[in-house]
Amino acid sequence: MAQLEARHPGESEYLQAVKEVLISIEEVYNQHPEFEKARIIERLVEPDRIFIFKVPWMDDSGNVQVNLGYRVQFNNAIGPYKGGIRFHSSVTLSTLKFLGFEQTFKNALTTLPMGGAKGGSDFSIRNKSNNEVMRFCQAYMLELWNHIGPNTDVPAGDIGVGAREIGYMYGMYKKLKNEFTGAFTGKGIEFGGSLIRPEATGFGGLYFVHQMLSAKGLELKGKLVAVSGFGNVAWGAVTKADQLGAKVVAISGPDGYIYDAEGIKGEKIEYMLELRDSGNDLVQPYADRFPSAVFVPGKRPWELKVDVALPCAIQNELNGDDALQLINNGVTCVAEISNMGCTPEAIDLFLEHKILYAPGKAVNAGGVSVSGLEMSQNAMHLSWQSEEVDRQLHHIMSSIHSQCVDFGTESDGYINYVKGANVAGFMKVARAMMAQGVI
Ligand code: 2IT
Repeated sequence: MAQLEARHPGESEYLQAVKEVLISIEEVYNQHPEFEKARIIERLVEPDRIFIFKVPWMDDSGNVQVNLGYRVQFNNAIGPYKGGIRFHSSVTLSTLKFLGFEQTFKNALTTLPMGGAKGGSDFSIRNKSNNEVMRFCQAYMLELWNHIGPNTDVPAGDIGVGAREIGYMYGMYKKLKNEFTGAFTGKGIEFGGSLIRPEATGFGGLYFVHQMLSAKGLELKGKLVAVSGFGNVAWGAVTKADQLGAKVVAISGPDGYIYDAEGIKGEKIEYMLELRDSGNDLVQPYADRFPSAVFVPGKRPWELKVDVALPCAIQNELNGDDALQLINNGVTCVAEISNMGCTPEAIDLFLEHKILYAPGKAVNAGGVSVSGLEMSQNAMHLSWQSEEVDRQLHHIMSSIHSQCVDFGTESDGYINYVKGANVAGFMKVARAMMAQGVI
């Protein structure tokens, strides 16, 4: 860690993600002197390569704008680089390095052959016209197209990148490459996308939560749930939580949170899609539309008394104070559907209080898993029915849960999902790296 901090000063999110994994794997690493000899950790914590480029584009008023674009190809020991693209004003190199690092372990847990990568830009789609978004996506792809491909690196969506953005990027890729291949996932259903991909992260997250509760003899049915965010991931999570009989009472945005005591269901879930498509990143309009709801400005939903808390927005969105409040209010289960949603202080508190807690790389792996299934369908030149994709998603989430139980169960029976996910992901990647020599 000291070496890494000296080499990459100030990259706080990246250093945070690495530190969490190193602490988890210390014990098993020490049982494998061959890993140490091959410098597996030193090789695993650095990305294979990083592309950084400027993205100039013209806005609707004819002004030239300049953003920064990135792609971090982190590790391809077990498959082609794979991971989303994030367009958000908060994106820095540190953000994308942490996400690429996390993705490497997450993808290893999915059971599918995918390496880890992440890309993005500090461009924000907020208040941009459709044409501006298209021009930006095309300009971003003009630089990246030659570094990706179905067997090299397969990008997908993340915050700020949905079906529309993927369509524009894929269109430009296809034109430049003059090849119709599955170089992206999350594509529209008409041109090689998979059914269930938009829902997959949230659905998979709830299948995982269901397993966490079942492992302790508990039920999801009737539980009160707080969700953060109101984007694609939150939408999938709320939909499946409702289907499984839980009652979701909160969603949130950068402006505050919505508390809806009657539960978010039916047309209210549909309305989340409308809100997201409005492009202004505010959740308050929900309370204007549905009188059962109150808007709590500037606050996060973790102050509510709920059984299950599901961070679904962005990294470090639940801190130590939030964790204490949830614990004091009797929370049963906290599952990150966002990537690294909880700060290290929050995680330490959950583990100390033996709360059922699981990290994003396990809970949210359903999204990239269905991306992997989209790659399979593209490679076979066919498309599966939604029942088939959902069946495989279920199976994959159960397998991730079992890996966490196998590697993370402590002597008193408490399942440390952080340790379980990190050790299981690490062992797979480390073994593949050992087998492939020093490259
Ligand atoms: O964080 C993630 O796993 C994603 N944004 C999805 C990545 C993917 O390749 O589908």
